Order: sequence, then structure tokens, then C-alpha cells
Amino acid sequence: MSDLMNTPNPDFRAGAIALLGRPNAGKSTLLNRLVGQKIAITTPKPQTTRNRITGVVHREGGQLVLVDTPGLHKAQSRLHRMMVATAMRAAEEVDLVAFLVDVAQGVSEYDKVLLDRLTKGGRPLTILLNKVDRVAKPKLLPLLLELGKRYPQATLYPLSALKGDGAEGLVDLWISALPKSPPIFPEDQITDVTLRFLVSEIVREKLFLILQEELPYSVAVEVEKFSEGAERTEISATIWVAKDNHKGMVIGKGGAVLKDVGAKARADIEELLERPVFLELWVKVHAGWDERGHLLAQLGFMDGA
Ligand SMILES: Nc1nc2c(ncn2[C@@H]2O[C@H](COP(=O)(O)OP(=O)(O)OP(=O)(O)O)[C@@H](O)[C@H]2O)c(=O)[nH]1
Ligand SMILES: [Mg+2]
Repeated sequence: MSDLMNTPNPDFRAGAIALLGRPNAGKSTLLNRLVGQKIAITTPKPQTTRNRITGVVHREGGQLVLVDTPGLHKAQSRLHRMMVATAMRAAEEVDLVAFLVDVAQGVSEYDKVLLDRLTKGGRPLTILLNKVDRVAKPKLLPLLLELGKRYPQATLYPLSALKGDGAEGLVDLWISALPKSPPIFPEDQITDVTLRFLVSEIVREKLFLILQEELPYSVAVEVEKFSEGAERTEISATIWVAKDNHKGMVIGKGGAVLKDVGAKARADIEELLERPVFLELWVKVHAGWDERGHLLAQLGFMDGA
């Protein structure tokens, strides 16, 4: 290492920022965009993210530790109550809170309840008006005025997480708002999640994209074997479903659905690991897994509900 790299920069800034908002607002898309790599799965379906996922943005003058969270909604099942609790907890453990709003949807009454609560939390708040690529500019103005009036202490920032418009400016804005601090993560680390977790999420993303209606919400994926062979990485994963009749639906006629999930997941996993992958998928029933504490814990959900 050169002397330059060993000399701490006294003006370096670093801190944690939680990404909160309703399901589908674009939190995971923003995380991936700012980190510059896909570490969180994203789908057009709400309630995609189930865990908190940390992504690290490294810049010359600072470091952002972004915490992606499950979408905030009026949760029904135990799993979903745990997801919401995870997100609200994240808001208490960071230096700054970002709340994403889908501008094509506008600000709902529920958004306002959440924003009212977050402004009372005492942390600096950025309201991100996401998906600006989906609306004409003049339509943004009433939203900006309404939010500006109701939350004068918040910073309002329009952007498109998908297209990237405004992304780099946001990084600069956030770095300047964080406390002076040495880097929290080493320069080569972009996330805190394991490869096993990333692999299980890739499989779940394909299930979310391929399965219809409510079915994606009743599946969970657990990687049981992950071994680096000489030629290829061998992975075996279980897809848990909550009901007997779901099993057949996940497998499909002649195994067609599962084959499709497996092929698409394998392609992404090979890209992630940069080597050939053998992927084996099993479908197992665990009645009501999304209500059962021990399986939820086994699948990596904290019991807070
Ligand atoms: N047009 C447009 N679409 C976007 C933008 N940001 C996200 N999306 C899309 O919105 C959908 C939801 O994005 P996600 O990033 O999964 O949303 P999320 O907030 O993480 O959702 P949950 O994990 O369910 O809470 C996906 O289809 C994204 O491609 C944007 O700036 N513009
Ligand atoms: Mg998400």
C-alpha cells in the first residue's frame, strides 16, 4: 500500500442510511444502482424484499452504508409483520433515513402516517421522489409543494433509480450530510450478505417473476448445499411452500415451471460466481411456514413480532 492510502483523510465522511418506503417504491433498485452491482432482487411485484440488506457505496471522499428494507405495509401474516418490524428497526439504527415515494402513485395516507412517524424519530430525513421517468415534470410540482409544506425539515429529492437520473448527485448530497468518520467497511466490500443468501434470493426472484398471483408470497428458499468443486459450484436448494397444492404449482406440468426457474436462476448465479454451476432445486411442503417461528428463524428472519 502506498503512503497516501495509509494516511487517513480527516475530511472523510461515512454513515448508514436506511431506505424505507411502501412495497414497490424502488428501494432495492436504488440500492443496486448506487452500489453499482445487483445485490438485492427487484421485481414488479410488491413485498419482494424480506430481509435487511446492506450495500456499501465507496467514493473518494466518503462511504455510504445503505440499508435496504422490506416495504412498509399493513401486514397480515407473521412473516410480513416481521418484515415491517425489520424495516422500522433499521430506521432507528442509522444516521439518516430515506423514504421513497413512487411519484406515479403519489403520496398515500399511509405514506403520511409513516412520514409523520419518521420525522418524529429525530434523524435527518430525505424524501426521494422516485420513478420521475414515469411522469411529466409539471406533475411533480404539486407533490413537491405538498411535501415541502408538510415536512419542511426534510430534504426532497426527485430521481429515477431505474434510469439513474439524479443518482450520483444523491450520493454527493448524502456524503456531505454524514458525520466525519473513517470508512466503516473495507474498500473491497460492497455488501454484508453471504453468497448463500444471494443465491437463495436469485432463486426466489425467479419464483416471484414466474409464479402467478399469490403463490410467490407463500414460498421461501433455503440453500442446503453450496460446494465449490474443481469444475463447477454445486448448489442444492429447497423451495418451501405453505400448502400441499402449492407444490404441484411450483413444479408445473412435467416439471416445466421448476425447470424454467432453475434455468433462469442458474444463469444469474453463474454470472454472480463467474463459474459453471450445477443447481438442484427441491420443493417441500411445510404447512404454514410463514406463521411458524422456528422455520422463520431458520430462514433468517428475526423474531420481532
Ligand atoms: N419506471 C421506473 N421503474 C422503477 C424505478 N425504480 C424502480 N422501478 C421498478 O419498480 C419495481 C419495484 O422495484 P423494487 O426495487 O423491487 O421495489 P422495492 O421498493 O424494493 O419493493 P419491495 O422490496 O417489495 O419493498 C420494479 O419493477 C422496478 O424496476 C424508476 O425509477 N422508474
Ligand atoms: Mg425491495
